[in-house]
Amino acid sequence: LRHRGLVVFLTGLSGSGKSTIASGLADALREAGDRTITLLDGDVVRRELSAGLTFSRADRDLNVRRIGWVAAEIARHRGVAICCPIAPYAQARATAREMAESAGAGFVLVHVATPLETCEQRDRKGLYARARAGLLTGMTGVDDPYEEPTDADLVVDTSDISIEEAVQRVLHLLTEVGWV
Ligand code: GGZ
Repeated sequence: LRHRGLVVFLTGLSGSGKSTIASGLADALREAGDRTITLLDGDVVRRELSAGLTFSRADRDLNVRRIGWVAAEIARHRGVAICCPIAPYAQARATAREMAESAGAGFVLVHVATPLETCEQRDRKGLYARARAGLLTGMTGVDDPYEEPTDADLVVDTSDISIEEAVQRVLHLLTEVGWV
């Protein structure tokens, strides 16, 4: 397994801690050794790969599909791709898994299941407040759906455990299964 590519896909609400876990995981894996790690950060993806896309279902699905495709290509060449879109729809997540597996790579789905209440308390970008005030429509968890994964390989909740602990749990899973 250590010779195959791998996609680590983190899904969860805005403010759940996905990006911070993803970047901690990327650092830890780079330190651990010999594999090439690519972090497909959400902000960068929306700016570069998915510029111009909205938050409609069709555009979210397209965004997640693009991320899944790039991640699968990285993994096809034996790299490790870490991605962390909200990816609210089960079907789009399943497509990302299929693309990785068709590329001969592994796929690990991590559900960052921090409750909406905690994400909303954090509200680093003020998006939840704007959504509650009716100034922003289609905010995931407020007036737009998030389909809870039923096929997660790991569930972490950052209202319960620290970011460091969450990173450790992902690393532990990857080591246990033999991916790293
Ligand atoms: C959800 C939104 C929205 C709406 C802007 N709904 O916390 P953030 O700010 O940095 O992360 C969120 C990001 C979500 O983009 P993704 O590409 O991950 O979404 S998806 O997988 O559904 O395509 C949030 C910000 O964009 N944002 N408007 N309406 N999040």
